[in-house]
Amino acid sequence: MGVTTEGGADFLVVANRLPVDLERLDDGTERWRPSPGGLVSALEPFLRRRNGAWVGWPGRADLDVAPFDDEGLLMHPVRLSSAEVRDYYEGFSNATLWPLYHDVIVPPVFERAWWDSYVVVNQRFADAAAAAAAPGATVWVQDYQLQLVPAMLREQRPDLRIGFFLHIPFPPVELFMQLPWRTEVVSGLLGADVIGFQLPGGAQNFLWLSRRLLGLEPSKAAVRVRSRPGSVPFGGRHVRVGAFPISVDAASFDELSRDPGTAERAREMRFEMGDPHRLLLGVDRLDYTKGIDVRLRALGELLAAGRVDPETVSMVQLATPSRERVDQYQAMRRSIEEQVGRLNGRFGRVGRPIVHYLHQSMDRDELVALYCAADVMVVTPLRDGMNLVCKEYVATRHGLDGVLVLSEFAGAAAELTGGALLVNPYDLDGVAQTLEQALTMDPIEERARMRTLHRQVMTHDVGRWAQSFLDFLDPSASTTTRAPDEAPVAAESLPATLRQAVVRLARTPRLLVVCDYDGTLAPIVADPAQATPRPESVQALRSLAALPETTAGVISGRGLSDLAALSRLPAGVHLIGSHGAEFDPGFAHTLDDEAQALRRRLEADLELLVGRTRGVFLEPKPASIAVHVRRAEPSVGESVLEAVRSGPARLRGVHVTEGKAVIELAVIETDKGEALDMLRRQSGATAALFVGDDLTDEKAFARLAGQDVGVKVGLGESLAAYSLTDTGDVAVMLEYLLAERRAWLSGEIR
Ligand code: ADQ
Repeated sequence: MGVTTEGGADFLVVANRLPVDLERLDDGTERWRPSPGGLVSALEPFLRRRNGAWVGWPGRADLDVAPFDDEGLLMHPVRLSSAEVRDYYEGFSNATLWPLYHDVIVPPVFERAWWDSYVVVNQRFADAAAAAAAPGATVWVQDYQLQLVPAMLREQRPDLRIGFFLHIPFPPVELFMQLPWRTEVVSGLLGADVIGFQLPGGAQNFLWLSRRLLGLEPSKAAVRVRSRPGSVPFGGRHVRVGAFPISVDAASFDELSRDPGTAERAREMRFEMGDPHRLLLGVDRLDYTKGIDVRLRALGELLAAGRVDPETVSMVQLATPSRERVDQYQAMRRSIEEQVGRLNGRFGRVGRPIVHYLHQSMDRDELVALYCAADVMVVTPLRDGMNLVCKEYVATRHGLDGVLVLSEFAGAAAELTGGALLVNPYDLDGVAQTLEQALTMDPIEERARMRTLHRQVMTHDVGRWAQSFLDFLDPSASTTTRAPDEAPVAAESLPATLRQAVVRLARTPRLLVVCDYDGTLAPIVADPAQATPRPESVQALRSLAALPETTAGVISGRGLSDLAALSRLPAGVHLIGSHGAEFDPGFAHTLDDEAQALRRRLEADLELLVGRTRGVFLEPKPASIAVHVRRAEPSVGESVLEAVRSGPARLRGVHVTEGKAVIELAVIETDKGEALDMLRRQSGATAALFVGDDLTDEKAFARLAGQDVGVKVGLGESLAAYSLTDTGDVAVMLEYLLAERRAWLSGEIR
């Protein structure tokens, strides 16, 4: 299907590079070839749904290309001269900003001519975007090369909705202040409506900087609420700032890894390497931020000390060529290659090097086979915005084997704490010790850790990342079910006292909205697997979650994965399963070290205890493990339950909930009241709404106070102050709350 430029694009991505490369064929002709990447695959559905287009540099200097259609997506190439590639790209982007934003691992170079070129090129990208966007379009600008584009674009096209996402870390104030053009960069970013960072720390750094450089006072909530975006007033607008951790196309990595051809190729690779007992793997762009030297040095020390046997261990280090014309990269390449040479010279033998070093790019199939072949993935950056490699590795471990060694200084560490072995890459002894631990890890612990990692990555993919950013940038354009001209909210059907309470609640500075699932959002049906929520309620919760200073959540007795699959709620709505024992991973870090250790111990004990008993299975959850015996012979099931009761259930700090043919052991105390309080603490809410229908919801009603509103659905005694008849009423109330909250936040009502 073709697209036309006429009228412009409704959704525009602006990135340094186009998602296609110009490929030269054997016969001398050239053609565009898609350069596959997480960003393109994540954004493609949005681009296609919304008449999308992409503005970017085609990757070759001095190339003049008119806009062209690539399989239905319109590409707008931006020309760069070779001097601009040198000054704007290799210079200011990669020798000034890149090191400055990565903790000044190497000294950034400040060259006035490079800055001038950066300004000129950013203006060119902004002009191209301004020309390509339809009236009122959404434009999403990507990364550090284009930080001036938001303001330059707004100047020309105030009608646009502009988002910006930074893929690399945003540095602490003290480092950023070195930049001679610091105020210009911050002002450039503030042209956006939403500025997204990988981690809350980056968002926080930015908020502090805006205050320091431009005297902009972030709202108090922005400083206090770490996981929710804050906002900063600028130019008569409120620029919202938040954290949106990027991820990978997990399903496609999973699918490839399950392909029998991939497994075969992985076996072949191991065979070709002499079938090492344990295979270590590193995959990186060849960049000084990635800490390739750190892991090589640690391995060298283990070999030299005889703690690792060169006959049983091999390592593959895949290093994609990168920025080869920048001086610092040339020096680093030489040093890494010398290091590899020294290791192989000392510990290898003919036909069996210890480190297989490949300085090349690899296609996706081959890369996934390599991930599948590796026992230990070593990711040791000195600083990394996120790091996708570690998530890709985890997405290929459907067999739940494999160990991830991960630097604390990768953004991904914030999400993968539970299962990865975290290291400080500056602590060589620590890295060596952790490598040794990874190489000798007991398979039960390995499995338990990988299970946690795998679930996190599979449920937080790049599609969810894009959706959450775009929902936040433009809630009206997300999968809205109601057309703007449809009937207004039928609030008249709600009891008058409840209506008044909702109006008061909508005016609270930081609002928390929490609902039970079955009987509240979804009508009760005979088959629990068929319980789907009312679309109006889903939409209202989704839109509430996208509002500033507003948090939404669902707390259910169901398991989290069950809840996530059924409810179809977007990432912005926090899901809490198993009466509070399973919270979505944004909260996973709230498990302290002791609780995490207890959970690992429980899982190991239960795996041993349950073994391969037919019909008995474990369901590991972030803060608990359930033992299900419903598929076992009744007598076998009962004896397993008894063994659990008299064994692991008695460990200190373990909380037990029994159900029909299931026993659940949690490492934190859980009920819906606790879960509600946790959400309240995390969101810093000043008042909450809780809606539920069940006995277990009473624990949450019991925690309500002050301006909070409790609503019981259905008949029966309750601690809730208000009641509604059914799930239809709940939808009406949520829509009413949404309308009131929106109006109050936008200043329409006081
Ligand atoms: P990068 O610094 O490029 O990305 P990373 O997130 O690890 O780092 O992504 C590298 C990508 O390149 C991965 O998808 C990986 O599979 C691929 N790759 C690496 N070596 C390869 C090889 N030899 N052959 C083929 N593919 C190879 C920047 C930031 C990161 C942030 C991402 C996304 O520096 O911190 O995670 O953007 O936001």
